[in-house]
Amino acid sequence: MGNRTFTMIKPEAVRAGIHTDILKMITDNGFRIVALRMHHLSRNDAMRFYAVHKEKPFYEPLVEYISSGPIIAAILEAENAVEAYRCLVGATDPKEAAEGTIRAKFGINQRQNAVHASDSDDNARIEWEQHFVESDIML
Ligand code: FUP
Repeated sequence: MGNRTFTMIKPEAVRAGIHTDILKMITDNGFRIVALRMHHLSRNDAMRFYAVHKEKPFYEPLVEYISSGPIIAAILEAENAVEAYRCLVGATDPKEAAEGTIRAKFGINQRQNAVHASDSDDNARIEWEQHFVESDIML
């Protein structure tokens, strides 16, 4: 299992100014940030990022939301990173997320759920390559 995963702090959390609290929670839980970037996804970037969901009813509002303001993209390093980070992030719906998880603490609803967390090593790489070039990433 890989030791890196990808996360994105979503626009609502950045707008609310809680991205620093989220980054601290991530590092306090043993993840090392090896790449970090705040930027605003275009509609096309957002469509590409969520392409796996394009048949879902929530795709269009999700694309609209994720391109509504700056996000923070990061690559995180830890042992068994994908699984460990999804555990810290919690369930998609903040109402169902376990206590002490990022989404339980900072999420608002199923769409505005504070952060994205990659679901496999392969997807993590595919996703971070949409935000970073190799030289942005710490060795
Ligand atoms: P997760 O892996 O927990 O982020 O969840 P999914 O891959 O199932 O969903 C991807 C994103 O789609 C979620 F972060 C938010 C959005 N979503 C909705 O907007 N509505 C839904 O009903 C389910 C997911």
